[in-house]
Amino acid sequence: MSKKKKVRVAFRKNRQTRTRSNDLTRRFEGGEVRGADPVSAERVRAKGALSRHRTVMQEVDDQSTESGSADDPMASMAVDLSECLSGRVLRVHGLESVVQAEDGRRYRCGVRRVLKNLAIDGRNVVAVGDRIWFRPSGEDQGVIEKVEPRFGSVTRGYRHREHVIVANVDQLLIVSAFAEPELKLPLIDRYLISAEKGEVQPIIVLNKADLVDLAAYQWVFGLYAQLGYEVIPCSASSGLGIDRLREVLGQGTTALSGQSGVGKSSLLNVVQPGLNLKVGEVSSWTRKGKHTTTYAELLRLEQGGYVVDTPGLRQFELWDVEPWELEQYFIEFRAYIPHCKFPDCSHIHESDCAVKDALSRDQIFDCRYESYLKLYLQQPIEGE
Ligand SMILES: Nc1nc2c(ncn2[C@@H]2O[C@H](COP(=O)(O)OP(=O)(O)OP(=O)(O)O)[C@@H](O)[C@H]2O)c(=O)[nH]1
Ligand SMILES: [Mg+2]
Ligand SMILES: [Zn+2]
Repeated sequence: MSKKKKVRVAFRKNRQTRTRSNDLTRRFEGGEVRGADPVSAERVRAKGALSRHRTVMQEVDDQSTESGSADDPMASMAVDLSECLSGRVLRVHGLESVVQAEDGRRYRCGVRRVLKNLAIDGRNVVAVGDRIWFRPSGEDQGVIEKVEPRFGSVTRGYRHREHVIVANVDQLLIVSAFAEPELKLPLIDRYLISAEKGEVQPIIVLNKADLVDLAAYQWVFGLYAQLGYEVIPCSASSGLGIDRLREVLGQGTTALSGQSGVGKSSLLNVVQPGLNLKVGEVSSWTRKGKHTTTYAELLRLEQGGYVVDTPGLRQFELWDVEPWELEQYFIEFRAYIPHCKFPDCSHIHESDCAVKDALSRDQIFDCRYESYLKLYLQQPIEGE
């Protein structure tokens, strides 16, 4: 038996369990670190993060206690975990997942009904990288009973729902190509926002360097370096940047995401040839790639570190970022915002806007402002 109950849930559930350190480089202690630049040290959550709540109806078991945190619907469902094993989700196929238990054994798991119902709230029931508890049944099957809170997830909006691309990752490699398919900076900017929001360290990887003259792209490296983001120029064909990539992937769990055909799987194959990931061909007539990787998969690298290769995305819409919150994610705007005449300035049509003044003085890059505009006005990226 189950009954419905109204609960208040925070939009940003994971803030309940971990507050972000201001030092974005904390996960890299002792390793190669990005400079402790003042810009990233100032980074804060978008305003409103602490106050926005919504009420949802959720189904709870009769026997469940009232002790769970109202901010975490999962917590309000008492689950007897004594017969369960803990594991991590390696792959998801619809409502069936491949889960690896701590002893390394793999199980095909369905999802407990009450968890499925939570999906109505727009959250993915189970995502690759999730840490879960499952009740084994038979040799290699089971039922997922509980999903642990997620730390570090990459999400997007897809068909008016939240699509969790990957959960519990430390880093996101935002993979683009210099050419074939063409470089889209607004797409990188969206990924950066998603990473910031999901509390994942973003690193920009620009692949297919063999196809272009790198000198023409110095400004792109300069732009993102100024903002405090590492940019790794790479080529799966020539081997450029692969050493740095290996270093980066040696730490924690890293997801690779980007358009189809940019070379995510190719890069991983060069990092570790034994992976034998399927690599596609860029279809010459659309230049959009053919979606060769069809599901996200968590893989362990021999050198240490875990990676999640993900399928290319045609569209990348932000999820749960309101237009007035965007300015917080454009970190170079921050210094100017307090000097705008109107406290609720959108930096678009207002007079005496310090952000637009900075833009006219070339203190803000045109392409970043254009990204902001497109997002604010909810315009698609060209070619989407
Ligand atoms: N010239 C050149 N081609 C590359 C490079 N890296 C990958 N490619 C080619 O780009 C095409 C797409 O590579 P994939 O690795 O399948 O791309 P992907 O990003 O994994 O694509 P999806 O799985 O569809 O998301 C293949 O034909 C690769 O051979 C590179 O550095 N230089
Ligand atoms: Mg691929
Ligand atoms: Zn303004």
